[in-house]
Amino acid sequence: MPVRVLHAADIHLDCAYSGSERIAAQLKSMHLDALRALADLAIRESVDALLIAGDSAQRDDFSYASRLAFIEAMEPVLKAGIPIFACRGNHDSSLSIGPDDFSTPGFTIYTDWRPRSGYIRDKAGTPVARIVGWGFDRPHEERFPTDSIPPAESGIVNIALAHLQVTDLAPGPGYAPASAAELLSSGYDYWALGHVHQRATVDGRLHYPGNLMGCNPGETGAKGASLVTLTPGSIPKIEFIPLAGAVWADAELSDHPEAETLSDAEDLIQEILEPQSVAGTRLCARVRLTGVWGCAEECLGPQGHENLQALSKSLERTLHALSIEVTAEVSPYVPVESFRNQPHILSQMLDMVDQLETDDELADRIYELLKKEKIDIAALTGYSKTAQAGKAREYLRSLIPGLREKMVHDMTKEDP
Ligand SMILES: [Mn+2]
Repeated sequence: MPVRVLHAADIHLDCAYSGSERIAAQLKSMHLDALRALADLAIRESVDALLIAGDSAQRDDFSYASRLAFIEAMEPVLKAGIPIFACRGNHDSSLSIGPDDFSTPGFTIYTDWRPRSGYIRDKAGTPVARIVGWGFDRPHEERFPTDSIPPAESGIVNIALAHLQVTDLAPGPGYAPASAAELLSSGYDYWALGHVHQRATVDGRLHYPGNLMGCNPGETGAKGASLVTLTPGSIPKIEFIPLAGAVWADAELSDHPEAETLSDAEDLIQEILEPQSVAGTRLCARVRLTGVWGCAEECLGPQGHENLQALSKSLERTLHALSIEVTAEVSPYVPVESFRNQPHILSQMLDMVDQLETDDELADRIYELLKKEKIDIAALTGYSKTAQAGKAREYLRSLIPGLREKMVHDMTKEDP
């Protein structure tokens, strides 16, 4: 008989939502709905275990309210006879919830770098799967202790539960890093992982379900948990089940000189966002308009703020979205070409911007000049303290969209 587990991770209760107080409160309540949906799914599918792979809480430990919400959501799972195995992550390295918090037995929490084993048993009490779990009590772990992995037990499904960074997905330090090869050499059937918020599977047996619900505009797309079917020695069958009622989207629309009115802009934004809506969920989107737009004056003028807010509201209605925030850093369309090859400074400055796009030496000279003026590109860009030349060039070039238009606009406008 195969073993079926429901695998969730990175629930991040108590994460801070951006936006208005009303939206943040609504997202918080949807977050708890997703947690209850996770529990309901475990019960409905009558899985053999629920696995929660770390970062259940946003900061160190649950808040009082989240602790109660978590217990309330999970108690029915235990009551249904489904054991829950959870571990700590980097965000909740002091997570203090334990079996004593529940009135029904069956909750296991891993809090130690030394692995412990728990078992999933069939009705007769015979072990059908072993869960080897790790949990760390610090927010930083330089290495995952791969030499602590106990050998696989024969005849049953071997599952590992841990919050760690598989280096094959993102090289570099990261939290408790280990390579896929190191983890797979254990011979385990499945690694139930947490930490990477984007759903990912490596080599068939290492899996991140992604977070239960996105916490910010960068965590886009449908979110939920994974239903995993395991048979000893076979590649796991993993099915994603969306559970989050809110779905984030993040879009940048650049250079639309043909969009002459905000209503044209609205059509363009709608076209981008519509495919990112997920049936049965509410969209939360951040939209940035950049570069040259025909409707720039409507975004920037005295009515700009009000216009953009009205645009956001209108999109929210059309897309039945929870929240759509539109910001604009745009320049109006100006006939740049007609100012080229002329005997004036503006023409030469336009040439220089063209040159900056391809000429590394020029970019480096500008960078040096800025440094002399004590303008710290590293601080501006959020790059590392020692901004490498390449990053500085990249940053300078990121300023170019709309720059020529702004130069022409500012240098040709009539004195009041
Ligand atoms: Mn996380």
